[in-house]
Amino acid sequence: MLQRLIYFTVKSIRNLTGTHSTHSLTVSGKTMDVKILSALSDNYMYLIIDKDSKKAAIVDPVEPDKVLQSVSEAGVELTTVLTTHHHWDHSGGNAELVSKAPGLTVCGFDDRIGALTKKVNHGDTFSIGKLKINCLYTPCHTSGHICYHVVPPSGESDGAVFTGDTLFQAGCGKFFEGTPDQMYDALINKLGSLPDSTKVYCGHEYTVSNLVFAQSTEPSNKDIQDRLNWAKVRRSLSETTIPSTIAMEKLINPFMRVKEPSIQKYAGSTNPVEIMGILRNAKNNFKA
Ligand code: GBP
Ligand code: ZN
Repeated sequence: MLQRLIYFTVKSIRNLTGTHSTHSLTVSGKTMDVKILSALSDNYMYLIIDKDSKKAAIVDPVEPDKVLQSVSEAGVELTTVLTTHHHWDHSGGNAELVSKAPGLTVCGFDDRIGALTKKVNHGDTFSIGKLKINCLYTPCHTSGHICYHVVPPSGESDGAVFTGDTLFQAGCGKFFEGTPDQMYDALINKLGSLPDSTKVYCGHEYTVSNLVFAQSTEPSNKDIQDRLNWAKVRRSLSETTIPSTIAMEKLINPFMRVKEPSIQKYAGSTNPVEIMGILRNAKNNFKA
Protein backbone atom coordinates (compact mmCIF):
# COMPACT_ATOMS: atom_id res chain seq x y z
CA MET A 1 0.00 0.00 0.00
CA LEU A 2 2.81 2.39 0.93
CA GLN A 3 4.61 1.41 -2.27
CA ARG A 4 1.46 2.27 -4.18
CA LEU A 5 1.09 5.63 -2.43
CA ILE A 6 4.67 6.59 -3.19
CA TYR A 7 4.23 5.49 -6.81
CA PHE A 8 1.03 7.54 -7.14
CA THR A 9 2.74 10.61 -5.63
CA VAL A 10 5.72 10.32 -7.95
CA LYS A 11 3.40 9.83 -10.94
CA SER A 12 1.31 12.88 -9.93
CA ILE A 13 4.40 15.07 -9.68
CA ARG A 14 5.58 13.80 -13.05
CA ASN A 15 2.10 14.59 -14.43
CA LEU A 16 2.51 18.22 -13.41
CA THR A 17 5.57 18.46 -15.59
CA GLY A 18 3.31 17.59 -18.53
CA THR A 19 5.21 14.69 -20.05
CA HIS A 20 2.16 12.56 -20.91
CA SER A 21 -0.39 13.73 -23.47
CA THR A 22 -3.75 14.74 -22.09
CA HIS A 23 -5.85 14.72 -25.24
CA SER A 24 -7.16 11.52 -26.80
CA LEU A 25 -6.73 10.30 -30.36
CA THR A 26 -9.06 8.09 -32.39
CA VAL A 27 -7.62 5.60 -34.87
CA SER A 28 -10.48 5.02 -37.27
CA GLY A 29 -10.81 1.81 -39.29
CA LYS A 30 -13.51 0.28 -41.47
CA THR A 31 -15.10 -1.92 -38.81
CA MET A 32 -13.36 -0.69 -35.66
CA ASP A 33 -12.40 2.59 -34.01
CA VAL A 34 -9.76 2.68 -31.28
CA LYS A 35 -9.72 5.64 -28.87
CA ILE A 36 -6.32 6.05 -27.26
CA LEU A 37 -6.73 7.37 -23.71
CA SER A 38 -3.69 8.37 -21.70
CA ALA A 39 -3.75 7.55 -17.97
CA LEU A 40 -1.53 8.15 -14.92
CA SER A 41 1.89 9.38 -16.05
CA ASP A 42 2.63 7.06 -18.98
CA ASN A 43 -0.08 4.37 -19.15
CA TYR A 44 -2.60 3.88 -21.94
CA MET A 45 -6.21 2.70 -21.85
CA TYR A 46 -7.90 1.82 -25.14
CA LEU A 47 -11.59 2.08 -26.01
CA ILE A 48 -12.32 -0.44 -28.78
CA ILE A 49 -15.53 0.33 -30.68
CA ASP A 50 -17.42 -1.93 -33.08
CA LYS A 51 -18.70 0.71 -35.49
CA ASP A 52 -21.66 -1.33 -36.68
CA SER A 53 -23.25 -2.21 -33.32
CA LYS A 54 -21.69 0.63 -31.29
CA LYS A 55 -20.68 -1.89 -28.64
CA ALA A 56 -17.34 -1.22 -26.98
CA ALA A 57 -14.63 -2.77 -24.83
CA ILE A 58 -12.03 -1.02 -22.68
CA VAL A 59 -8.47 -2.25 -22.18
CA ASP A 60 -6.95 -1.71 -18.68
CA PRO A 61 -9.32 1.01 -17.35
CA VAL A 62 -7.16 2.34 -14.51
CA GLU A 63 -8.93 5.72 -14.62
CA PRO A 64 -12.65 4.80 -14.64
CA ASP A 65 -14.04 8.37 -14.81
CA LYS A 66 -11.96 9.15 -17.86
CA VAL A 67 -13.23 5.95 -19.48
CA LEU A 68 -16.88 6.72 -18.73
CA GLN A 69 -16.51 10.24 -20.13
CA SER A 70 -15.03 8.87 -23.33
CA VAL A 71 -17.79 6.24 -23.59
CA SER A 72 -20.50 8.88 -23.25
CA GLU A 73 -18.80 11.25 -25.71
CA ALA A 74 -18.54 8.44 -28.27
CA GLY A 75 -22.19 7.45 -27.71
CA VAL A 76 -21.34 3.76 -27.37
CA GLU A 77 -22.38 0.90 -25.09
CA LEU A 78 -19.52 -0.40 -22.95
CA THR A 79 -19.94 -4.15 -22.47
CA THR A 80 -16.50 -5.55 -21.67
CA VAL A 81 -13.26 -4.93 -19.80
CA LEU A 82 -10.12 -6.53 -21.24
CA THR A 83 -7.45 -6.79 -18.53
CA THR A 84 -3.92 -7.56 -19.69
CA HIS A 85 -2.36 -8.29 -16.27
CA HIS A 86 -2.79 -7.79 -12.53
CA HIS A 87 -0.40 -4.85 -11.93
CA TRP A 88 -2.44 -2.09 -10.29
CA ASP A 89 -1.68 0.49 -13.01
CA HIS A 90 -3.59 -1.82 -15.40
CA SER A 91 -6.23 -3.63 -13.30
CA GLY A 92 -6.54 -1.19 -10.38
CA GLY A 93 -9.60 0.60 -11.83
CA ASN A 94 -11.71 -2.50 -12.53
CA ALA A 95 -13.69 -2.56 -9.26
CA GLU A 96 -14.54 1.16 -9.38
CA LEU A 97 -15.54 0.96 -13.05
CA VAL A 98 -17.86 -1.99 -12.38
CA SER A 99 -19.42 -0.16 -9.43
CA LYS A 100 -20.13 2.84 -11.68
CA ALA A 101 -21.22 0.79 -14.71
CA PRO A 102 -22.78 -2.45 -13.41
CA GLY A 103 -23.12 -5.50 -15.65
CA LEU A 104 -19.74 -5.34 -17.37
CA THR A 105 -17.98 -8.56 -18.33
CA VAL A 106 -14.45 -8.34 -16.91
CA CYS A 107 -11.96 -10.56 -18.74
CA GLY A 108 -8.49 -11.63 -17.62
CA PHE A 109 -6.38 -14.67 -16.78
CA ASP A 110 -4.90 -13.87 -13.40
CA ASP A 111 -6.79 -14.38 -10.10
CA ARG A 112 -5.04 -11.27 -8.77
CA ILE A 113 -7.13 -9.10 -11.17
CA GLY A 114 -9.95 -7.18 -9.44
CA ALA A 115 -13.65 -7.72 -10.29
CA LEU A 116 -12.89 -10.58 -12.71
CA THR A 117 -16.02 -12.26 -14.12
CA LYS A 118 -14.62 -14.18 -17.10
CA LYS A 119 -11.38 -16.14 -16.93
CA VAL A 120 -9.76 -16.34 -20.35
CA ASN A 121 -6.98 -18.57 -21.65
CA HIS A 122 -4.83 -18.93 -24.76
CA GLY A 123 -6.99 -19.40 -27.87
CA ASP A 124 -10.25 -18.29 -26.27
CA THR A 125 -12.36 -16.16 -28.59
CA PHE A 126 -15.40 -13.97 -28.03
CA SER A 127 -17.10 -11.03 -29.73
CA ILE A 128 -17.72 -7.34 -29.17
CA GLY A 129 -20.52 -6.78 -31.68
CA LYS A 130 -18.97 -7.98 -34.94
CA LEU A 131 -15.39 -7.72 -33.71
CA LYS A 132 -13.74 -11.05 -32.91
CA ILE A 133 -11.25 -11.08 -30.03
CA ASN A 134 -8.64 -13.85 -29.75
CA CYS A 135 -6.77 -14.22 -26.44
CA LEU A 136 -3.02 -14.82 -26.50
CA TYR A 137 -1.45 -16.11 -23.27
CA THR A 138 1.95 -14.42 -22.92
CA PRO A 139 3.38 -15.10 -19.44
CA CYS A 140 6.74 -13.53 -18.44
CA HIS A 141 6.24 -9.91 -17.34
CA THR A 142 3.65 -11.51 -15.05
CA SER A 143 2.66 -15.17 -14.94
CA GLY A 144 -0.93 -14.30 -15.90
CA HIS A 145 -0.47 -11.89 -18.81
CA ILE A 146 -2.88 -11.90 -21.75
CA CYS A 147 -2.65 -10.00 -25.06
CA TYR A 148 -5.90 -9.40 -26.93
CA HIS A 149 -5.90 -9.76 -30.72
CA VAL A 150 -8.78 -8.15 -32.58
CA VAL A 151 -8.95 -10.34 -35.67
CA PRO A 152 -9.69 -8.43 -38.88
CA PRO A 153 -12.90 -9.50 -40.67
CA SER A 154 -12.11 -11.51 -43.82
CA GLY A 155 -10.85 -9.30 -46.64
CA GLU A 156 -10.04 -6.43 -44.30
CA SER A 157 -6.71 -5.39 -42.82
CA ASP A 158 -7.55 -3.47 -39.67
CA GLY A 159 -6.41 -6.07 -37.16
CA ALA A 160 -5.00 -4.88 -33.86
CA VAL A 161 -3.30 -6.35 -30.82
CA PHE A 162 -3.40 -4.94 -27.29
CA THR A 163 -0.14 -6.02 -25.73
CA GLY A 164 -0.17 -4.60 -22.17
CA ASP A 165 3.33 -4.87 -20.69
CA THR A 166 4.47 -7.79 -22.88
CA LEU A 167 5.36 -5.92 -26.09
CA PHE A 168 6.08 -2.20 -26.00
CA GLN A 169 6.95 -0.16 -29.05
CA ALA A 170 10.66 -0.94 -29.57
CA GLY A 171 10.86 -2.85 -26.28
CA CYS A 172 9.23 -5.35 -23.94
CA GLY A 173 8.20 -5.63 -20.30
CA LYS A 174 10.55 -6.59 -17.50
CA PHE A 175 10.64 -10.32 -16.77
CA PHE A 176 9.13 -10.03 -13.26
CA GLU A 177 7.53 -13.49 -13.19
CA GLY A 178 9.02 -15.36 -16.13
CA THR A 179 11.97 -16.44 -18.24
CA PRO A 180 13.68 -15.49 -21.52
CA ASP A 181 12.17 -18.66 -23.01
CA GLN A 182 8.66 -17.41 -22.24
CA MET A 183 9.32 -13.94 -23.69
CA TYR A 184 10.74 -15.60 -26.82
CA ASP A 185 7.54 -17.61 -27.14
CA ALA A 186 5.42 -14.47 -26.61
CA LEU A 187 7.28 -12.12 -28.97
CA ILE A 188 8.55 -14.44 -31.67
CA ASN A 189 6.07 -17.33 -31.83
CA LYS A 190 2.82 -15.69 -30.78
CA LEU A 191 2.92 -11.93 -31.51
CA GLY A 192 5.52 -12.32 -34.28
CA SER A 193 3.23 -14.56 -36.29
CA LEU A 194 0.34 -12.08 -36.44
CA PRO A 195 -0.09 -10.37 -39.84
CA ASP A 196 2.54 -7.64 -40.45
CA SER A 197 -0.19 -5.01 -40.81
CA THR A 198 -1.56 -5.67 -37.30
CA LYS A 199 -1.58 -2.44 -35.31
CA VAL A 200 0.17 -2.70 -31.93
CA TYR A 201 -1.37 -0.89 -28.93
CA CYS A 202 0.85 -1.27 -25.86
CA GLY A 203 0.46 -0.45 -22.17
CA HIS A 204 2.94 2.41 -21.73
CA GLU A 205 4.45 5.36 -23.59
CA TYR A 206 8.10 4.19 -23.44
CA THR A 207 8.87 4.60 -27.14
CA VAL A 208 11.63 7.23 -26.97
CA SER A 209 13.58 5.58 -24.12
CA ASN A 210 13.17 2.16 -25.75
CA LEU A 211 14.49 3.47 -29.08
CA VAL A 212 17.50 5.06 -27.37
CA PHE A 213 18.36 1.61 -25.99
CA ALA A 214 17.60 -0.02 -29.36
CA GLN A 215 20.00 2.39 -31.03
CA SER A 216 22.76 1.33 -28.62
CA THR A 217 22.29 -2.29 -29.75
CA GLU A 218 22.26 -1.48 -33.49
CA PRO A 219 23.90 1.92 -34.10
CA SER A 220 23.59 1.67 -37.89
CA ASN A 221 19.93 0.57 -38.04
CA LYS A 222 18.32 3.35 -40.11
CA ASP A 223 14.75 2.33 -39.20
CA ILE A 224 15.57 2.86 -35.51
CA GLN A 225 17.12 6.27 -36.21
CA ASP A 226 14.12 7.39 -38.28
CA ARG A 227 11.55 6.16 -35.76
CA LEU A 228 13.46 7.82 -32.89
CA ASN A 229 13.54 11.18 -34.67
CA TRP A 230 9.82 10.88 -35.42
CA ALA A 231 8.97 9.79 -31.85
CA LYS A 232 10.90 12.69 -30.31
CA VAL A 233 8.91 15.16 -32.42
CA ARG A 234 5.61 13.50 -31.47
CA ARG A 235 6.47 13.59 -27.75
CA SER A 236 7.65 17.19 -27.88
CA LEU A 237 4.14 18.02 -29.16
CA SER A 238 2.62 15.85 -26.38
CA GLU A 239 1.30 13.49 -29.06
CA THR A 240 1.20 9.73 -28.70
CA THR A 241 3.56 7.43 -30.62
CA ILE A 242 0.91 4.69 -30.57
CA PRO A 243 0.06 2.57 -32.53
CA SER A 244 2.97 0.74 -34.06
CA THR A 245 2.61 -2.33 -36.29
CA ILE A 246 4.03 -5.84 -36.16
CA ALA A 247 6.00 -5.00 -39.33
CA MET A 248 7.49 -1.91 -37.65
CA GLU A 249 8.39 -3.87 -34.50
CA LYS A 250 10.29 -6.42 -36.59
CA LEU A 251 12.41 -3.51 -37.89
CA ILE A 252 13.02 -1.52 -34.69
CA ASN A 253 12.49 -3.76 -31.65
CA PRO A 254 15.70 -5.51 -30.49
CA PHE A 255 13.65 -8.10 -28.56
CA MET A 256 11.89 -9.08 -31.81
CA ARG A 257 15.19 -9.11 -33.70
CA VAL A 258 16.96 -11.88 -31.75
CA LYS A 259 17.49 -13.86 -35.00
CA GLU A 260 19.13 -10.93 -36.84
CA PRO A 261 22.91 -11.16 -37.39
CA SER A 262 23.41 -7.57 -36.17
CA ILE A 263 21.72 -8.32 -32.82
CA GLN A 264 23.55 -11.64 -32.53
CA LYS A 265 26.80 -9.75 -33.00
CA TYR A 266 25.82 -7.22 -30.30
CA ALA A 267 24.88 -10.00 -27.86
CA GLY A 268 27.86 -12.22 -28.66
CA SER A 269 25.58 -15.24 -29.09
CA THR A 270 23.62 -16.99 -31.83
CA ASN A 271 21.08 -18.58 -29.45
CA PRO A 272 17.89 -16.47 -29.78
CA VAL A 273 16.53 -17.42 -26.32
CA GLU A 274 19.85 -16.65 -24.67
CA ILE A 275 19.94 -13.33 -26.57
CA MET A 276 16.49 -12.49 -25.20
CA GLY A 277 17.93 -12.75 -21.66
CA ILE A 278 21.10 -10.83 -22.57
CA LEU A 279 19.03 -7.97 -24.07
CA ARG A 280 16.75 -7.83 -21.01
CA ASN A 281 19.73 -7.58 -18.65
CA ALA A 282 21.38 -4.95 -20.84
CA LYS A 283 18.16 -2.88 -20.91
CA ASN A 284 17.75 -3.19 -17.11
CA ASN A 285 21.26 -1.77 -16.64
CA PHE A 286 21.14 0.77 -19.51
CA LYS A 287 21.85 4.42 -18.75
CA ALA A 288 21.21 6.73 -21.68
C1 GBP B 1 10.49 3.87 -17.89
O1 GBP B 1 9.91 4.72 -17.19
O2 GBP B 1 10.91 4.16 -19.00
N1 GBP B 1 11.86 1.94 -18.07
C2 GBP B 1 10.65 2.44 -17.43
C3 GBP B 1 10.76 2.23 -15.95
C4 GBP B 1 6.34 -1.55 -16.66
S1 GBP B 1 5.37 -0.74 -15.39
C5 GBP B 1 9.49 1.76 -15.32
C6 GBP B 1 9.28 0.25 -15.46
O3 GBP B 1 10.01 -0.57 -14.89
N2 GBP B 1 8.26 -0.13 -16.18
C7 GBP B 1 7.85 -1.53 -16.33
C8 GBP B 1 8.59 -2.23 -17.44
O4 GBP B 1 8.37 -3.41 -17.64
N3 GBP B 1 9.42 -1.51 -18.20
C9 GBP B 1 10.15 -2.06 -19.31
C10 GBP B 1 11.54 -1.51 -19.42
O5 GBP B 1 11.96 -0.72 -18.53
O6 GBP B 1 12.23 -1.87 -20.37
N4 GBP B 1 4.58 -1.62 -12.94
O7 GBP B 1 3.83 -0.54 -12.99
C11 GBP B 1 5.44 -1.93 -14.08
O8 GBP B 1 5.06 -3.17 -14.63
C12 GBP B 1 4.52 -2.46 -11.80
C13 GBP B 1 3.37 -2.43 -11.01
C14 GBP B 1 5.56 -3.33 -11.49
C15 GBP B 1 3.31 -3.26 -9.88
C16 GBP B 1 5.49 -4.14 -10.37
C17 GBP B 1 4.35 -4.11 -9.62
BR1 GBP B 1 4.22 -5.27 -8.13
ZN1 ZN C 1 3.15 -4.35 -15.56
